[in-house]
Formats: sequence, structure tokens, C-alpha cells
Amino acid sequence: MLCRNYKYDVLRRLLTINRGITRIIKVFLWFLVLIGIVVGYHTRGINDRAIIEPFYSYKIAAVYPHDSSAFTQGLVYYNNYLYEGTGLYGNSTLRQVRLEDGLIRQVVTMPDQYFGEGIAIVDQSVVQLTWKENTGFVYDLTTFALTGTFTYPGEGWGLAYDGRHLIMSDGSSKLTFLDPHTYQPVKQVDVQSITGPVENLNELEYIDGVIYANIWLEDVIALIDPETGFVIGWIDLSGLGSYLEGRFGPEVLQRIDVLNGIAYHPGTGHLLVTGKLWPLIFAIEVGEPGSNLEGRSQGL
Ligand SMILES: [Ca+2]
Repeated sequence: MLCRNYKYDVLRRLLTINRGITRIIKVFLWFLVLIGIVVGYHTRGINDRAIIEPFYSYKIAAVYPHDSSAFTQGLVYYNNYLYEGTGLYGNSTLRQVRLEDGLIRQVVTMPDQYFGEGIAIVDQSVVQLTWKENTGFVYDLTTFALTGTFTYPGEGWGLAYDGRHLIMSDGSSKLTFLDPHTYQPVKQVDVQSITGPVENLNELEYIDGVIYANIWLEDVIALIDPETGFVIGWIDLSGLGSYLEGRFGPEVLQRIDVLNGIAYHPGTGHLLVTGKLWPLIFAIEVGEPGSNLEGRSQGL
């Protein structure tokens, strides 16, 4: 009997130990599940970003000379010529440039108290913003004669035309849509990435229903849905600096300013991009959307 009780006692103890082990295993398994959920959520977040805001690959299709004294603030390609607005007080201009060799065919200089900013072509006029002077200038496209001015509140940075409205950036995350004839604001969108508002929106271009925007102090272009303001993709052009360094030597990076200037060449489908004081204009062929890393800095 004693022996039998002892046997049951041992069995009970073994059972208790077994249950304890089972409990530890269960806790451990729940811990693994929890870790799995956290890792899975994190991974899904990365993948979601890659899907929602992919980085587009690109390759350099051609390079063209660019006036390295041009502090580029606006860039448009129209009827076989490049139109460029430049900044800096006392050195701001609007110019018509031959893309192939950089020849300046026509230029008008702004009064010294104006800092030129973004430009856009509306019908037969070129509209040019100024940085802090709250004044827009309107020129005849052919003669560059000044045909009018208008005022707007806040700073002027980038400008584009979508066929219905002028689209203006002011250095914040907001884009303001203006009536192209009265220059009155019609609506505003706040540009948002999955990581939050996209500040420092700079030079702009409207291409096939998408707004392309330089981000000041960053070597990327944001692709923006004009209706919602949501970023739908990115182009990382940081590789262009490496190209310039390889061609002109490391000192060029000390002399040039930021990437700024997007135009669209309808004949080739290329983006024409440059920067402030850059010695080259790059014709970029935009490729397929990739993951964040796959789409970065390809084609050099
Ligand atoms: Ca532009």
C-alpha cells in the first residue's frame, strides 16, 4: 500500500513537473507568437511602403551642358527650347536656352530686389514667381516682354501648370492651385507621405496627371497625386552627384548647390533635371517601380 501510495505520489509529482514544463513551453510558444506578430507587422510596414510609395529606377539617357552660374529655380521644356528661371538677388533671370548646347537664345534680368523662383508656361506667356517679394511676373513667351504682374501671399518657390491651374509650392508641404488668369487661389492640397507631411516642396513639373516635385535639400523627386496630395512614388537621384564628381572631380560638389529643376521632354519622354549651379542637365529615363532599395541610384 505504501509502495502503491508512493508510486502515485511519484506519478503526481511527475505530472506536476510535466504540467510546469508544459506551462513554460506554452509561455515560450506565446512569446514566439508575439515576436512573430511584431516582426510580421514590421515587415509588412516596410513592404507596404515599398508598394505604396515605390522608388522608380532610372537611367541617364543623355547629358547636356548647363550654365554653371545659373541658380536654377524653374525649368520647363516647350517647343524645342528650355525655359529656365534663375534666382539670387541681383542675378535673377528668365532665359530661353537651346538644350543641345546650352546656348542662351534670350534672357531678361529681374530688378535687383527680386529673387526669381519657379516658372510655368500658360498659353503664350511665361509666369515667374519671386521668393519673398509676393510678386509674380508675366512675360510674353516669344519676346520676353513684361506683360503684367500679380501678387500672392507667402513665399513663392516652385510653379507648374496642369492645363487648368497654376500649381505653386511655398517651401511647406502645401501646394496651392491658382486660377491661371486671375492668379487667385482655387484650392490647396497637403502633400503627405506614409511617414507624414512632405515639407520643403520646391521646383515642380506636371506630367500626365502626376506632379513631380523636388524636395529642397534632398536628392529625391516626389511623385504626387494632385487630387489627394498623397505621394505615390519617389525617384532617388543622389547618384547624379556621383556622376558629376566622376566627371568634374570632387571639387564640383563643393561648388554646386542642391538638385532643383524638373522639365519634361515630350519627344523622348525623358525628364530633364539639373540643380542650382550644376554644370550639366541630365535627361533621365524613368524605369519601373521597384522596392525602396532596388529602385535607388540605378543606371550610372
Ligand atoms: Ca518645372
